[in-house]
Order: sequence, then structure tokens, then C-alpha cells
Amino acid sequence: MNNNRKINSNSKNKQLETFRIHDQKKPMTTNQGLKITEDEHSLKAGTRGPTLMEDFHFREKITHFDHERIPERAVHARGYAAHGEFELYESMKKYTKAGFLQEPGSKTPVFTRFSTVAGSKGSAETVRDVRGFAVKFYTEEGNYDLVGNNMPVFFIQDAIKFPDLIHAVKPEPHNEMPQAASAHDTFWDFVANNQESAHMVMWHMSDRAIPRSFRMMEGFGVNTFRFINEQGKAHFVKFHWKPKLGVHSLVWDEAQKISGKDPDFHRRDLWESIENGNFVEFELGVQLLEEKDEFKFDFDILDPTKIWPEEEVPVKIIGKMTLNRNVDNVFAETEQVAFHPGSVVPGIDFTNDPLLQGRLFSYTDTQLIRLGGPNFHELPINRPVCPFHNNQRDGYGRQTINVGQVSYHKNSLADNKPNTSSEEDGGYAHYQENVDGRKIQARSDSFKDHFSQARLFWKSMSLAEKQHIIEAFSFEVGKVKNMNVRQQVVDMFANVDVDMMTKVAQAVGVNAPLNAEQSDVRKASPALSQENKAKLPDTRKVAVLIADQFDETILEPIIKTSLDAGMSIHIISEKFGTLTGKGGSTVVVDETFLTVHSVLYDALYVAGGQAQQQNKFEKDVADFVNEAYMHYKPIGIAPNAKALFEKTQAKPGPGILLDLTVSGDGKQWVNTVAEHRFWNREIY
Ligand code: HDD
Repeated sequence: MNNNRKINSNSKNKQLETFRIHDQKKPMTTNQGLKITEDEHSLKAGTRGPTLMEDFHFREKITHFDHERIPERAVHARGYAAHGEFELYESMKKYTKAGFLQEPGSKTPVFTRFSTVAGSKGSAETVRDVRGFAVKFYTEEGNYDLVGNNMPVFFIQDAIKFPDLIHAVKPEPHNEMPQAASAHDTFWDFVANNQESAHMVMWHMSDRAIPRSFRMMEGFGVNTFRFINEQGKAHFVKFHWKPKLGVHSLVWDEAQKISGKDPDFHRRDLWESIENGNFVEFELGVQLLEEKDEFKFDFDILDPTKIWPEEEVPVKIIGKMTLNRNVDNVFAETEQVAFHPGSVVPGIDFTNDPLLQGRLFSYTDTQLIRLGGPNFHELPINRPVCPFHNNQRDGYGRQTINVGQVSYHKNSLADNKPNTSSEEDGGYAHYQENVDGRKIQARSDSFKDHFSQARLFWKSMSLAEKQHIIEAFSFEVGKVKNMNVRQQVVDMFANVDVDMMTKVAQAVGVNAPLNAEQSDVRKASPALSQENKAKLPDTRKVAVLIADQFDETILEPIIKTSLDAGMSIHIISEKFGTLTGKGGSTVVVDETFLTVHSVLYDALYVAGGQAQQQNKFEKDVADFVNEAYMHYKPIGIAPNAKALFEKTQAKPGPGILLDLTVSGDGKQWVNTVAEHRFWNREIY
């Protein structure tokens, strides 16, 4: 059994190195290796004459260019990825024989791709949407893919409805609008007529759908899987990723503005964090259920529109993923990576969750069209780090040269090799679940309660989170043109909460809901609220608004304290260059009011000073402060910048630190930045 083999955390990186090409400092050649004398002018009959067909370099260059694009993913087209490693804290031997989950301290290389779902490859990243969270573990027993989302449930219960869901949420076919948005008629018509979506839509209307960063969102395997141990005993399992930095979101107004100011906001954040050595950490957790407990709950554990409340089935933290290396080439790695929930290793198996069952078909199928044939497993990013041998041959883009006469099994000419392995030798054997049933196209009655957990989610939200959900519904449903669809949505979600939908009905101009059956749910699940997650100052981005004649005796300790607490600082002024303080110290300007905007920062510190155009400086500072104030962000004001603050619309109150000077550990400033948002601030 190879389970306990020491895993080399660099095995994937070493493998990738054999594919890396360094073109710099090399002579330019054609793809045939011929050195080229001319790359600026095509071959012509005379300097003013027509281009000649025989210019093979011109034809090769243009032909390659013409074929550079591949189809974008049907969903999750807009994504960004990084390399890293997974380290196991605690052996899972009791539950699974998966090799990478045996030895505490063992490390497995991973490649993780985050994505939005609905938008095209070039769409903005801070749209309201589910985020994909797909992890490829390059284990010594083959690739294991955990293809999840940042929400623990899904819109539909049966995979046969996936094309309907995606057709409804994608831009409408007659005018291809709107891009990367669910706020339109067909999505909400789908929701109202497919009420199994209720629970997921509550998540989708919540702050979870506008994460502050890929680094600050949870991940979930969503479907129910099985762990199988060496003795063949099975447990049901759900997977969770818990971000070390806690769960944080944008404010909707801010998210929309960022879409314009920096459509690459999330990828930039991930890229820069890793480049700056702020490696990205998520802990892996599992919820485990014994097989005998399958029917213990008031929901069906195979229903992908249901969570297993963490208070009832605790999440056991078993390891940590650290993303620590950016890709070398986005196309080669991020675009060509092919995930598949069916890529499993011995010890991990499926359940009859009807969404999972359909997914097991779809992912290979989609790669065939997207990556152009059956050999996508040979692409460097997709190759397992362990050897792979079988009798599959040929096809577009085949890279390996499989030597020998025989490509079939069983055979005698090659001593029956490659041959299958026993389970003891690490062979994968499907779990022998008993299945007994009539062939039928129907759903189990145990899948029919669509509202209890949607209501549990609602009841578990803080006041601010509830308010955001009401505003999100009002925005989204308000974008629906068809009044009948608006009414249907209001009536449907009254089954979750009548007060919530009465407010939405008022906002979108339809009748308040009449009849609603609200299920009596258990008390709230605190684990569902973001408010109860970690709040840290680490990697928070602070904008320092400043001009010449600033007071360095106050600024320097602020900067030091902030950097010591793990924040990053941007010095922002009217123009690039160097600023000089009252005492003669200088600071270098990182950005100007033209190149950045308040929405791109987590907190502000107004250092003040004397600008050449003081009126303009005052206005630019006021714009920055007003936005940050409206987005509930921490704002610190230096004593000599009080006059600047008075020219803004902000009022003293929660999260506003006036006359801010920092001495000692600067706890007040650090804690204020860590808090991230001050929802009890009065902004109207
Ligand atoms: Fe899916 C991509 C996650 C249901 C069919 N899916 C895709 C990706 C993620 C998910 C993260 C992007 C992977 C990457 O970064 O390359 N999908 C989910 C989750 C689901 C889910 C968590 C519900 C539990 N998906 C689902 C269903 C189907 C698909 C029910 C079809 C029956 N998903 C696909 C796909 C994609 C895909 C069309 C598009 C690109 C790809 O597979 O590689 O096959």
C-alpha cells in the first residue's frame, strides 16, 4: 500500500519546471526552429507591392495568432488561480484511506482557481455572484479535485436543470444583456418558477455574493461525499474551507463602483498578496456523519440545497492550504486547468446526491470542447505527479509517445501489462453501496421542503446583514421589467419572511405578499453570520491622504503601527513625486487622486498638509472621505487635518477617529481598522 509514502510538496513545481520555456535572450526562430532575419516586414514584390504567399514566417505567425483563442468556460469563465500546498494537521485514517490525509505534517501540492460564475472571461470581478473555489490536489495516488463554491448550497437539486439555471442567469439571448448580473427578468423568472432555489437565493442576496477578497471567503464542497477507511467503513462527508482572515464583503454601492475603477480587483488582490509574501491561508474542515445517521435529520443529507448546520454537525479542522506562488502564465495554467469532481483518490467516493451524479458527467465533457480533445490530462497543469499508464491512445494534441506493439487489455504479448491493481496495492474500488429502486423520473419527498433552511439563514443574520439582503432583493427585483415576475418573487420569498418581503414589495412597487407559510425553524445558526468570523488588521489596505507640510511626528508612528500590524499603506496625493513634512522629512507618493479611488481601500488616514492647489486638495480629500464614510469604513484624522474633515459630509461617530495620534501599540487604530465596517454609523 502506498498510502504512507512521503509526499514531496514540490513535486508539481518540479514537474512544471520541465515545461517552462525561457524565451528571453534567445534568437527568434520559426516553430520549425529556423532562425529569422526579419520580423517587421512581410515579404513583398517591391516595397510597395503585394505580400507573397511564400512568406512562410508571415503565414505561420498570423495562423498561430488566428487560433490563439479557445472557448471560454460555459460557467466560471472569469477566474484566477495560484499554486500552493496543503498540510495535514491530523490523521484522518479513522475515516478515510486517502493517502494525502494519513500523516500529520504531510504536504501535498495544490492549484486553486477562484472564479465568478455568470460573467464572461473579461467581465468585472466584484459583481453579485457565487464564487467558484476549485482545488486540485496533486497527490501521490493521482489528482484529487475539490470543486466547490463560496456558498454551501446550490440553486437546483438535480443536474438535469443546470442548463436551465445557467440559461436563465446568463445575458438574455435576444439582446445579450446584462453582463455578469443576475438582476434581470429571466433569472428571477427562473427563481420564482423553481422554488428549490429559495435557500441559495438567500445566500446570493447576502453579503457572501460580494466578497471583499478571494482570501476572505469560505469555500464549500457543497455536495455530500463519502470517506471510506481501510476497513471499508464509510462516513458521509461535507468539505469546508475556512479563511484565516475571516469572512468579509464589499458594500453593494462600493462593489459596483469597483467594477469600473478596477475590474481586476479580486485577481489583483490575490496576485499582490502572494507577490508581497502575504500567503493566503485556508483551513480545511470536514463534517462527518456515520452511515447509520443518514435519516436522522429533518432534511435529506443528499439534498444539495441543504446545509448540515455546524451547530448540529461540527466542522472538524484537519489541515491548512497555503497559496504561495503565482502562476508563470495565465493561459497555460489558469485557463487550461481542468477540474472534475469525479477526480478522486482511494478513500473518497460519491453519494447519490442527484446534482453530484450529473456533475460527474459534465466536467469531462466540457473539457473535450474547451481544450479540444481527450488529451487535456497531458497539459502540464493537469498532469498528475504520479505515473499514469493505460491503453488509451491517440487523439488531438497527443504528447506522449507510447512505445510498444500492444494497446489493449487483456493481452499475452506484453505480459498483460499495464495491469489493474488490487485495492491493497492502491487500486480504486467503488464503494459497494446497496441500490434498490424502480427506474423513475421523480424527486424524493424528502427533497420537498424549500423554505425551512432559507428561513434559518435569514434568522441567523445580524441586523445589518438582514438590511443588505432586503436592499439586494430591492435592487435585483427592481431591475426586473415584468411586474408579474416581481410579484411572484415577492410572494415566493414571503415563505422565508413576510416582513422582509413586505419591505421589498414596497421598494419594487408590487403588492405586499398575502399568504405565506413560514416554517417554524430551529433557532438561528450563528455560524452562518459573517459577523461572527475573525476580524484582523492583516493585509488591510490603508490610504493616507496627504500634502506637503504634513506633521511627520504624527504620521511616522501611524505608518509604523499600521505596517507592524500587517496593513499595507498607500501614500496618496495630488501628484506623483516626493512630499516634504514640516520638519523636513520626505515621503514618496504611491498613487494620486486620479489613479485610485476611495472604494479601493479598506481604511483612510487623513494626514493633511498644505497643497499647491489647496481647494482642489480639500475637494479630493472630501470625495475620498465621503465615499469611505458611506461605505462604513474606518477613518482616522490627524489633529492638523480637522479642518479638512469638517469640509466633508462625514460626521463624528463609530469608526471615526478624530485627532488621531498613535503611541504605544496603537491598539485603538489597529482594532478600528480590523473591525472593517461600522454598520451602526448613520449615513443618511
Ligand atoms: Fe460546476 C465549472 C462548481 C454544479 C457543470 N463548477 C465549475 C467550476 C466550479 C464549479 C468552481 C469552475 C472550475 C474551474 O475553476 O475551472 N458546479 C460547482 C458547484 C456545483 C456545480 C459547487 C454544485 C454543487 N456544475 C454544476 C452542475 C453542472 C456543472 C450541476 C452540470 C450538470 N461546472 C460545470 C461545467 C464547468 C463547471 C460546465 C464549466 C467549466 C468546467 O466545468 O470546467 O462542466
